[in-house]
Amino acid sequence: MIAQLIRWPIGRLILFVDALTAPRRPQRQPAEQARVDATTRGLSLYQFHACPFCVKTRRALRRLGADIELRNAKLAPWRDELLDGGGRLQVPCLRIPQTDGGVHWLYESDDIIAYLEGLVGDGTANAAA
Ligand SMILES: N[C@@H](CCC(=O)N[C@@H](CS)C(=O)NCC(=O)O)C(=O)O
Repeated sequence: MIAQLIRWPIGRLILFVDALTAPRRPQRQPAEQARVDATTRGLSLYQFHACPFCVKTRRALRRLGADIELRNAKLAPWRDELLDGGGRLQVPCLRIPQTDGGVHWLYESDDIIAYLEGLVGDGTANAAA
């Protein structure tokens, strides 16, 4: 209860600072953005709105110009889907469909960001002038 009372204002503060300092999306040519969209298609990020690790990951998505579906893991059906599929209720977690029909659940914000940077580039390459 006390932990929740402390967590709430900290979460709001993180969201406030995030909104004030949001990174710029790369300005890509449409063909280049279409290439990025194709590489990230099917990915989804299980996350909580005010979790600092999720905010960090969403900032990376924005910086990379990666439009990935966000799924609120506090809500059904995403909470159970994450728990059943990934094995634990920890966010952020990136759901990565595999070509063989399986699914890889990638936990850890740093690993998710590194994976996305590997797919998309660092967000600066091929940006329109
Ligand atoms: N080292 C992890 C930490 C992630 C983490 O601690 N997430 C918290 C939310 S901020 C969580 O999922 N806690 C489980 C819960 O709240 O049920 C990362 O960088 O992704």
